Amino acid sequence: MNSYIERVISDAQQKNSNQPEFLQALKEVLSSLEPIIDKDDKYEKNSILERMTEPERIIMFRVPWVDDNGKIQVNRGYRIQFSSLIGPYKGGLRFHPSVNLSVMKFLGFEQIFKNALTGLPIGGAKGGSDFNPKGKSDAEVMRFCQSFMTELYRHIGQDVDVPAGDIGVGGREIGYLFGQYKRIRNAYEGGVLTGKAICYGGSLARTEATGYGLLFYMREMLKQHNSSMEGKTVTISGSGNVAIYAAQKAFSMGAKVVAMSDSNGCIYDENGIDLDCIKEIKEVKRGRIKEYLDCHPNAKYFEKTGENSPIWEIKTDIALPCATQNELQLEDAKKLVANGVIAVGEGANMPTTLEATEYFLANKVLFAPAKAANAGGVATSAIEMTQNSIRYYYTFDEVEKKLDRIMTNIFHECKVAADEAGVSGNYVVGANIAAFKKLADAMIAQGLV
Ligand code: NDP
Ligand code: 2IT
Repeated sequence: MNSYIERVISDAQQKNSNQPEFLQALKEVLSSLEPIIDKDDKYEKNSILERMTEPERIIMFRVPWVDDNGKIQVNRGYRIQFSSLIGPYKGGLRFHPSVNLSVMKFLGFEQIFKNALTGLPIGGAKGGSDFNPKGKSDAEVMRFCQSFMTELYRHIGQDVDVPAGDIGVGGREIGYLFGQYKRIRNAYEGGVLTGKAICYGGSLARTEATGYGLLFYMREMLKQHNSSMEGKTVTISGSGNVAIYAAQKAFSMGAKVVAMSDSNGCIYDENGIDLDCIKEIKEVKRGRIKEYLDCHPNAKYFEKTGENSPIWEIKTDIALPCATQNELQLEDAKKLVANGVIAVGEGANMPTTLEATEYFLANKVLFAPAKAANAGGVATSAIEMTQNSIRYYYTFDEVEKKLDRIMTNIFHECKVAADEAGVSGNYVVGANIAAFKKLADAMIAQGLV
């Protein structure tokens, strides 16, 4: 490997030895930059990699709140303001017990590259808390969100840092966070958060955007290789925001989604998943995917017993991991390849381990990397910010068309960068190089930042 890249990875390993997810994301990106770093010494001369791998600012704070029994609870809040090179810090908030500094930093790091790929003026950030919304009452979630924002408000703003949703943070949470921000600021700063409900400044199609965007990217990638979604069998892990709308668009492109999952297990319905039933369970009742059997007794349920999800054992043409990081590991990749998978598209952030990704690429499976393939969510967030700035609304159709154009462009940028690097068809390398070039140019142009 290039000695400059090697040195930066090794220094990062020493400095962040207790942050495995962050190091994993960093290694994946840096090790793919060789074709461009080798060619031009301006990157090393300007210490671009050292600067790009160190967040501009990390904020960690206490979030005290009172549960329904009157007991005081304390969680930890985070906001990683990773890069403001090309716009205000931008990225989601995750509420999940697995949240820690390493997870936040990996997500913030990925977000810089993803946001650069959208071509829109947004920097990169991530935040969240180890708060677990599962099983909490609406009142508890509201009190938590109000306390979280009582600290976060001083660090954000529509031209400073614009959070949005991610795992465990959807329309309900964004509403409570926005209400508290507005009270504290005594101003209607519509663009301070995205993923808002339509009735107070949200964008049509933001809810659908990440899943739809993933399918637009898949469509372009398959077209490039003389294939399409039409008639394909699809399995999708997760059953949250990204998974549900990925499934919806897959069906509308003529594919058949036969399996979906949650953290407890997966359902298989050979007739095709009934999405209305999934939406009722997940969006309305906040229930478990197993309840699908209540309305479809002929479907099958496989409980997750070990570390690996049973969903990857199901034969499929196309696999879309849309739940969480490292959910698709080498042994899962081997099963998918043995069962004839032709394409994998990452709806979640870093769902595929490095070894599994390499296995797919070595076996000529088309692979759509997260930072490109799931960029439709944040791109539509930027379109929401635009609407808030101009105090106007676009129709669903207008937003969807813009999203489609952005995702199509992203695919073609990844393709061109992969071709130029001499690794045609490797969109992992393509995405990393295309994003890196934009960020490095901005960093050089702005002097020592
Ligand atoms: P949701 O909270 O709506 O849904 C998350 C889904 O993933 C649920 O089905 C959940 O199951 C499952 N899941 C979460 N954690 C785990 C885990 N540790 N093991 C197994 N399953 C798990 O989140 P989103 O759909 O918004 O996010 C899904 C992924 O997509 C994340 O990686 C996120 O970072 C990424 N993403 C989201 C975007 C967005 O706009 N929302 C944009 C781009 C990427 P359970 O209910 O059992 O916890
Ligand atoms: O990972 C992601 O890109 C998101 N969770 C969406 C971020 C956003 O600002 O819309």
